[in-house]
Amino acid sequence: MLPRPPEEPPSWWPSADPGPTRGGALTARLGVLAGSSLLVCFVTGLISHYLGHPWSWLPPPARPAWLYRLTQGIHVITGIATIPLVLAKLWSVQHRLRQWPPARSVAHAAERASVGLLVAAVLLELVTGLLNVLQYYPWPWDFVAVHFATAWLVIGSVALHVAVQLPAIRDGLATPLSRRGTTRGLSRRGVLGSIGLGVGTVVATTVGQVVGPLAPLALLAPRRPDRAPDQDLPVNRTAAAAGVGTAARASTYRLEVRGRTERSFTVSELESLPSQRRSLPIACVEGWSRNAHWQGPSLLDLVASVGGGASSQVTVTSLEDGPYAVSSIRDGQLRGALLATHLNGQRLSLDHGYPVRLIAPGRTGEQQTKWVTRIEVS
Ligand SMILES: Nc1nc2c(c(=O)[nH]1)N[C@H]1C(S)=C(S)[C@@H](COP(=O)(O)O)O[C@H]1N2
Ligand SMILES: [Mo]
Repeated sequence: MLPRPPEEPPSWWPSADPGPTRGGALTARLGVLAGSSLLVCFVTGLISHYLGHPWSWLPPPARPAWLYRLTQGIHVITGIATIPLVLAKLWSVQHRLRQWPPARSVAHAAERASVGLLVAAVLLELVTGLLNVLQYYPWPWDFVAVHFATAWLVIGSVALHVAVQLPAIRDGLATPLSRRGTTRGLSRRGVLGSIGLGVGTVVATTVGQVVGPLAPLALLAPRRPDRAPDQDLPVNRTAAAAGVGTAARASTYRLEVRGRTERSFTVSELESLPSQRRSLPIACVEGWSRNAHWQGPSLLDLVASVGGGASSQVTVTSLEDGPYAVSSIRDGQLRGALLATHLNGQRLSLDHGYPVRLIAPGRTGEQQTKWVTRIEVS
């Protein structure tokens, strides 16, 4: 048992009066909105994560080719929409930080501590996600691992919070918003309206990253897919930034293909192989995506030329070192893959992966390896 706190707070304790606008009716509605947005963000995030980090016994699907484009697009948009919703929800309950007594019992103290953990986890998740979208990684730890682990902490603590607050949520939703008129400040409907306007604005200025015709509105997007520097497709990392410009243009460049046998191709040999055309999107983890027309030899044909086949596991290696140097591909994605020599009707530019880049359906952007120099078949 805790010692019993005095009935009245000390004189220096700030007032916990919620004011005319805050209250259960508003909080419950904001909670439903923030919670729903967070849930959609969580589920699409899980699917996206699976597509990027599949289990060995369950190959990621190749169809629909735009699956990652869809899940990652929704993930980033709902994540951004969740930020103003969560801030509004916190604003609506902030007077409770000053409630007296701070804790009535051990159980009450534990419940308040769990809310503290929930708030910390949600803020960490939203801030790391937003900084990733802005292509800013100011921390030393692995973004994906931390963002993924925190997502489970968030969803678990939200579930606990909803369970504990269920009676209050029911009450709040049953109370009409307009029941209590207010003489100062915004009315509750006014508050909801302003939040709606805020959420609408951040979504409208982000959704153009994914939806082509809305691209001119994508003011908040670091990459406007309609303002591509080159061949009508954005470039995050140029050949110069990756340090591969010289090697990619060198006359000594070869594509090595290793399986039961080994073959090696010069650029002009690659260009004279039978080629196929495919329309496939590039969809970046940061949320931007764009469809493009690709042409080049089928990866499966090259795999077959060294004794592999549709059930092979294939590893593709870039001229570049670093996090995007290697990707693996199998199953339906392998059958749908090209080693692109052409993009939107032109010879692939250096920044897009010249001499050849991997492009396949259903994959995350980072798995679409540029400047490919080695293919290993097992
Ligand atoms: N070798 C190599 N391949 C790469 C990358 C890279 O930096 N190096 N970037 C990846 C990422 S994160 C994406 S989204 C796509 C498109 O990136 P781009 O815009 O830099 O072409 O290519 C992928 N392939
Ligand atoms: Mo990316």
